[in-house]
Amino acid sequence: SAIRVVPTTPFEGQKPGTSGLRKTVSVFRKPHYLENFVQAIFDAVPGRQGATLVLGGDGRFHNKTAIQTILRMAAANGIARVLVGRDGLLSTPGASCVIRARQAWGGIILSASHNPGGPDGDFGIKFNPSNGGPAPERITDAIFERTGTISEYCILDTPEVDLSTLGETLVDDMVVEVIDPVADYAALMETLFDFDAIRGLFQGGFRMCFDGMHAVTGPYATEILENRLGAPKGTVINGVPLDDFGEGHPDPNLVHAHDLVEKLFATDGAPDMGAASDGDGDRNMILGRRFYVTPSDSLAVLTLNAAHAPGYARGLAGVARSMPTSRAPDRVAQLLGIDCYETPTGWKFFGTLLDAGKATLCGEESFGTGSDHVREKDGLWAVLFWLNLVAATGQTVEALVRDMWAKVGRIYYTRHDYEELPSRIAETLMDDLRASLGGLFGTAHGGRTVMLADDFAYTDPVDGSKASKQGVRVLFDDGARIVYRLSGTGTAGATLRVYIERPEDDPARQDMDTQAALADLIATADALAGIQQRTGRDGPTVVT
Ligand code: VG1
Ligand code: CO
Repeated sequence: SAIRVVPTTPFEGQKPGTSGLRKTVSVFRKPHYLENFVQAIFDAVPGRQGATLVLGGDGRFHNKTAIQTILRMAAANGIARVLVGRDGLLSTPGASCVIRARQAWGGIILSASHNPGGPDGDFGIKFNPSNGGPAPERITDAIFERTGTISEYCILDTPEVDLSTLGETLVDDMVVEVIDPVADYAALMETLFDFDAIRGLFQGGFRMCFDGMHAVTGPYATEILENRLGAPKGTVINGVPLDDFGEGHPDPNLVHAHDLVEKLFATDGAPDMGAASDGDGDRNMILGRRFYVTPSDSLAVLTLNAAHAPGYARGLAGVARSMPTSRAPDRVAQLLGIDCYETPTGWKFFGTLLDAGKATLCGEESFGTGSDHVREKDGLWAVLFWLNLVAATGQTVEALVRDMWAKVGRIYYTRHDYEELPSRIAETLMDDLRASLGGLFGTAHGGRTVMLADDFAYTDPVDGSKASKQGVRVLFDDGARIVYRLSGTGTAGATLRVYIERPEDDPARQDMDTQAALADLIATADALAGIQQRTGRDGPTVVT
């Protein structure tokens, strides 16, 4: 059918944040809103003619509608083949895997990750180029720039494509191939981990609970854990993706994954291990029996024990963590004699290190862990890695963490989020904090002296690209640290994140409650930025 060229005008604010463009569903339903952004991708990224595109999302409300629109636009823009997950589903790491396995030009992933879904929830879109990773800033900047000048987009008037059955159909002369969203991904996992050993673990009565949080990981976890690894039916809970995530908040942490937390912290009959993933399947939370593993510690434990997993037995080139992540991975890296890189928040900053073979494992404090097997963080991968370690060492989750603490010390760590603050208050707070940095060096706070106070700036060691204003960090003489930054993924007001940590090397003092162990530093964090006084809040909205 004939290509229709639709006149349009730019929308303000189509700027991708930490991970793609995220707005409320109501914004994405505005006429031309999605179309403008998709056309900007096609215009800004060279090479689409005759190329293969991967397409899928986390199944949230508006996913299916958006996919039909993007298929019509892809055909009108000269894409030759689209690989789309059955029912429009692809997890973020699943999409990364398919982009790489099928050597696609890139992928469009529809997700607002851990943000709530449904008609009143959030929606999002991101572009991953051919390495399978989040677009680096030079690409997101080019896309954003294009959204500011766009005057038309191209689309076809073709009927809806049936996405429920595997196989190929045509949209005009573009091939749409509906693929099993799990197949390539599950095959990759079998090459990385010792599936026989994990199967043996389950046969021996090991019990785990995986909470899919009604989001995209359900089908992946059911296939891999229950079907391929023989975990008992029912190991996966909330495993069917719903377009409103069961009205939940698909964020795997102690606050939102309450079904799972209740089971793992039960006095009687708690399973040996618990895990959860987020809306688009790239985050993970790991729990032992009545034991919570901080994401920073999780990265440190995986790094320390990587050689037990077949995919990493060759050793690690290096490890990378985002700046606000605790320094536990640095300590393990030092013990192992490998490099540890510190990058700004957001998985896009790990891409060059992974591509260049400088880092093998990466992680963020925000429940993100991954490796060079794909170019996104990967929730289920982390769960399988932990299962592999438990199977290979015969140790419990808790024992693996304690063993790491015994070797490199414990770092008490917490993140306090102040959500939906008026943007002006949050921005003024950060501006004033930045302005105060010059005078902070050498000052004393609650018995600690400031050794460094700056606004984190980063120069990529591989391609030299620069990023500035990535978060205010204050380091103290005892190794304690406070970091402040504003979230780049929210859709309402501003979210202030405060990251607080201190090392504890004395084994006799490694068993305290985290909030108690950090109480004085939490007070310092408030005093330095005037959080309570400026926001009028008594405390954070979410503590992780
Ligand atoms: C948050 C996390 C960050 C993560 C990002 C995307 O960003 O802090 O570590 O990479 O979400 O994760 P921010 O800017 O809100 O702090 V996901 O699972 O939402 O794609
Ligand atoms: Co996510």
